[in-house]
Amino acid sequence: MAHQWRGVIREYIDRLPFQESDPIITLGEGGTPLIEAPALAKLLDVGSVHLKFEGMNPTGSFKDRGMTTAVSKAAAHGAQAVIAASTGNTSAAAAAYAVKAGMQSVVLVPAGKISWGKLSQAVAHKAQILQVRGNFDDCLRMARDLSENYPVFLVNSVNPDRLQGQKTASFEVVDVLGDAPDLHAMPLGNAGNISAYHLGYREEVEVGRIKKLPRLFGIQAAGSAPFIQGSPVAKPETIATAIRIGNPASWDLAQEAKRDTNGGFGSVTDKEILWMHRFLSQETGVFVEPSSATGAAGLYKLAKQGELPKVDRVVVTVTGHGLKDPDWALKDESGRKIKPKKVSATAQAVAEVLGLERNK
Ligand code: AN7
Repeated sequence: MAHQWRGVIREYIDRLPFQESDPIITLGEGGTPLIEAPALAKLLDVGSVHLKFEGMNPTGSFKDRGMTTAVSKAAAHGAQAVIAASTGNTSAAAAAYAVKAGMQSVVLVPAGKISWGKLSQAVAHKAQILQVRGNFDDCLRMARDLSENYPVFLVNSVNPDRLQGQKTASFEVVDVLGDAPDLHAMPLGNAGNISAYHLGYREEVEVGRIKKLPRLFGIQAAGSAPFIQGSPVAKPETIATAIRIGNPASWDLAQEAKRDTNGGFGSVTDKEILWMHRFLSQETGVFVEPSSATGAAGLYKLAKQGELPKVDRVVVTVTGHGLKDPDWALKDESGRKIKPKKVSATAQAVAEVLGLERNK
């Protein structure tokens, strides 16, 4: 009989702080494809590139990996309600896993700054959604305060249970490649993900499944790049709303990930993000949300500047699905709306528009 992937807790239970007898709240997250992308390898002039397509998770982003562990621990503590601050994806995941657990969810999002795909998920899963007049950093400060003083359980990545789940992405890369890549890049926002990959790869070294750590690269949006500036950004701005974060919570862990792996931080403009967003769709067949193109965009920028380390095998995590924020695909390079042509309902009309000649 075909075996169904059982979600990251059951698949990696010997590597996680769980036992089979614990409550396990899962939607079957993880086990996402690692897709070879020769077009991107050519662009970067490296041996190979694989895209870790995290948009294939149940709610469409990598957040599900950490949400299964955080909400399962919340259930073990008897929590009735979870709370999360979010730029969108965390709220979608928290809302969905809370439903699975039979809990309430409360999400704090920056007013008007999350994509409608993500907002619709939180609404669909009956989260109590509050649009805060402020940015993500304000939302996180409030969520922490509320969880300390009221009966709501915090499921942001400052909760260490989140990183436990998210580290399984490293395990999956090693499972498929049989080794660590030389370099692994991803978008960098609140810095939970890069910290979790670092944790996962370190554990792979400890258990002897890999010999050395991949160089971890975190890429930010230029208008929202505290790791490049070296200090928090008071008013972060970028079209990549998922990573519109000025005061990353896992600051020290991300610095440690960079130092320990001889990695790096980079930043790219919104224009560079959208260029790579289109490239991934058109040349690799992988449709991601704009924020998720940031890792690849950062590597391309380094390559153009001659600053990409000489490496053979590269993995790039693309963190969220294109359908989360699809409006960007419907604009051309100069921002004009793309409207597919209308034709009469005949094959001949289509052939004429396409300039096709009838078969002889
Ligand atoms: C698609 O949902 O912070 O560096 O509240 O949605 O671990 O924060 C999302 C972040 C990258 C950055 N790509 O990851 C939230 C939130 C996507 C994201 C990131 C996010 P971190």
